[in-house]
This record gives sequence, C-alpha cells and structure tokens, in this order.
Amino acid sequence: EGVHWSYEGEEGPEHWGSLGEENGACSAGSQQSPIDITGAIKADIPDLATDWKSGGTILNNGHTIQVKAASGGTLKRGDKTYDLVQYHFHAPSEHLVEGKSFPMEVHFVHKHAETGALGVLGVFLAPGAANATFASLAAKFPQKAGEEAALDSIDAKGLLPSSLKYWAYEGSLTTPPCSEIVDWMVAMEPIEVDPADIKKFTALYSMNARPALSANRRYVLSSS
Ligand code: SG4
Ligand code: ZN
Repeated sequence: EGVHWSYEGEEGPEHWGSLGEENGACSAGSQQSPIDITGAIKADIPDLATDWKSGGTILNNGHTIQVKAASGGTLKRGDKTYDLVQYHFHAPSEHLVEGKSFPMEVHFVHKHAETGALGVLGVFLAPGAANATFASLAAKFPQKAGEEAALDSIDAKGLLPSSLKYWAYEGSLTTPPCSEIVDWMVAMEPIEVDPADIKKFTALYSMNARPALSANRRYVLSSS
C-alpha cells in the first residue's frame, strides 16, 4: 500500500508529496488536513448519531494503533448514513483549536456507502479521569508493528464525549496519499483519559501527527 513514509526526517510530512506520484495531493492539494480550527461559523449543521457495534480487531500497523470495527456500525448525519470502518489514534492531536493541541486525538473513519466519501469524526483526548474503554484498549495495544489481537467486548461509544456538538469542514486524509475525500467532523468536547494510558500510546508512537495546514479560504462550521 503505497510508498514508505514516516513522521520525521527524509520521509516526513514535508516530503510526502514527492515520495510518489500517488501522493501529489500532500504537497499540491489546497484542501488538506489537519487544520487549526479557528473562526468557526455557527450554522445549522445536522446532528450526529452513532450506532456502533462492539468488538473488532486491534492492530499495530506501523503508523498507529488501529481498531478494525465490527461490521454493521453506522454514523447518521442528518439524512446521510456512513458505515464505521476503523478507528485509530494520533499523538499529539492533529487538529488544533485556536492554535492549541491536545495530547491525543482519535479518528473514527466512516465510509459513505453510495459515494465512497469518508466521514471522519475526530475526538480529542485530554489528561484527567480514567476512561474505562481507553484503558481496556491501552492494555491490549499490540507492541510490535504487524501484530494484532481480537477485542470482544470493547464498545467504541465509550470514547465519545457527552455532547456531539462538532466542527465541520471539507478536507483530506492526514496521511499519504492525502486524498481530498474527507468530510471532517471534530467534536468540540474532549474526553478525559488517564495520563498513564496516554503514556502506553506514546511509548509506541510519541509523534504521529501531521502538522496543521492552511485552511485556504475554507470555512469551518460549528453546530450551535
Ligand atoms: C492512519 O494511518 C490509519 O491507520 C489509516 O488507515 C488511515 O487511512 C490514515 O490514518 C488516514 O486517516 O483519518 N488520519 S485519517 O485521515 O483510513 C485511511 C488505514 O491504513 C485510508 C486503513
Ligand atoms: Zn487519523
């Protein structure tokens, strides 16, 4: 799957666009992600409703820890329905809010069945009280790239904040090939997780966040 890339040095983010033909959007694109979320405009954007299934498979893919979701999970956004494919983590957060980053961000990657567009819901992780779901995942992080393990009783909903108010903008995958096919939704309310569990992630991936790119005239909308 594509050329080798990383988060620093010769194969780091500023070189992604020249690492291979298919990665052109990483340097030439004008709707790239992540961005610094600032100056959002209040708008009547559709409410979100998740209906995710528990379980799945947890994998260390060499770039992050990723959970392949159990099939049948959906995200409804107004009259649009997306299927949950996988979720994965970044440290520190990829999106910034008014210039500020969080220690981690989780991305719930959904696919729109008809159009093939992706709908990714981002949630910030902040240090605080333990989150039971994140703690169970952290206890099972596969330590080596390529390793995976089954998850039976993990309910991803445990990683959602109490409010699903969100920011919305049009952007891209945050990794090569940086395709501009993502409807981004970023939850305004972070979740709290045990700092010791954050450490279990950063022990494996201390820096797997692409730096923020220019919004280039895009608007960020916020649910009010
Ligand atoms: C992570 O590297 C995931 O492991 C990738 O998932 C994902 O690519 C990539 O991030 C980009 O997704 O939400 N951060 S992001 O924009 O979902 C895709 C896989 O490699 C295509 C399956
Ligand atoms: Zn991601």
